[in-house]
Amino acid sequence: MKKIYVAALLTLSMTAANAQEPNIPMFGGQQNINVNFDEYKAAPQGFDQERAGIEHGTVQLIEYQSASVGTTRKAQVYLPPKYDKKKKYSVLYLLHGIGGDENEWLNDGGVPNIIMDNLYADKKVKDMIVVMPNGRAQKDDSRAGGYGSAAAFGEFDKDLFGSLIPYIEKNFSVYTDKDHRAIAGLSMGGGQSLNFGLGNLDKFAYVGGFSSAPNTMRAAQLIPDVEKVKKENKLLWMVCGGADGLLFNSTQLKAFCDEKGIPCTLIKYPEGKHDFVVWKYGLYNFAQLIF
Ligand code: FER
Repeated sequence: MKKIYVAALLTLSMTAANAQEPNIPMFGGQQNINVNFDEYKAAPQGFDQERAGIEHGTVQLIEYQSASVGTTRKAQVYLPPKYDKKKKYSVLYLLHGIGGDENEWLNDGGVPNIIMDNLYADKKVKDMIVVMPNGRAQKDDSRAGGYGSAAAFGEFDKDLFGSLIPYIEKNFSVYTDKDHRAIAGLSMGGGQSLNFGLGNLDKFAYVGGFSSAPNTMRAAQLIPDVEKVKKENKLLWMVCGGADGLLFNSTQLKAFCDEKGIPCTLIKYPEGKHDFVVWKYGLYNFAQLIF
């Protein structure tokens, strides 16, 4: 009996973690709940492929002083084609998973620059820059930290609000109000986005969680004031793979929102696992719905 349980836990952990993530058993045992999923529409062929003959954005590594962590920290910033300091841009903060860092989206198969370049070429997104921080807010923020640094993910809001957002707003030509700021992320970063986004309605009007992890707060804590969320949040959007052991973190929030009449999207990616197939789809769709 015990053996079967351990095997089940390991299987779950392998489904849930991507190849780079440490193979540590996941948070299991939570019953999934039935919710009305929103319609899955496949992304068009080539949405994540480099396209010839279009303009490309640029990606630059920035370094900023973090008051809360006490170190110099890094983030990658995607600037769209023809980024122009005379214009103002909205900002999407795009967060990584527990085994990642500021490079995960770019280096591990997320191709956010390609997805955004294609969306720009097709005029399907508003003017925005995309900031990819390191969400592990501790002195050693290398990706080797894995599950041992889960607490540091919870502390990232201090660095985000206290140091990173001010740095971005000082150094890039961006709007500084919540209606021009969005937060989304994958897995651990999805949980952070839901926690920090819904927990700070005055800072983010658009919130997205892709395959959100067990760090996602339970819905009643996440949304203590239903009317306030209805009034201030402009988009609460989630996706999770149907074959992902972490689906409950999204369904528990979707069920609460449906019950309370809070607009909320949750798409179950058919057969989707805990990987960039789902996360790329998340970025592709979320980016078109914000601002
Ligand atoms: C957990 C399972 C998954 C957990 C975190 C994750 C903190 C995160 C996975 C990821 O970011 O890919 O039990 O606990």
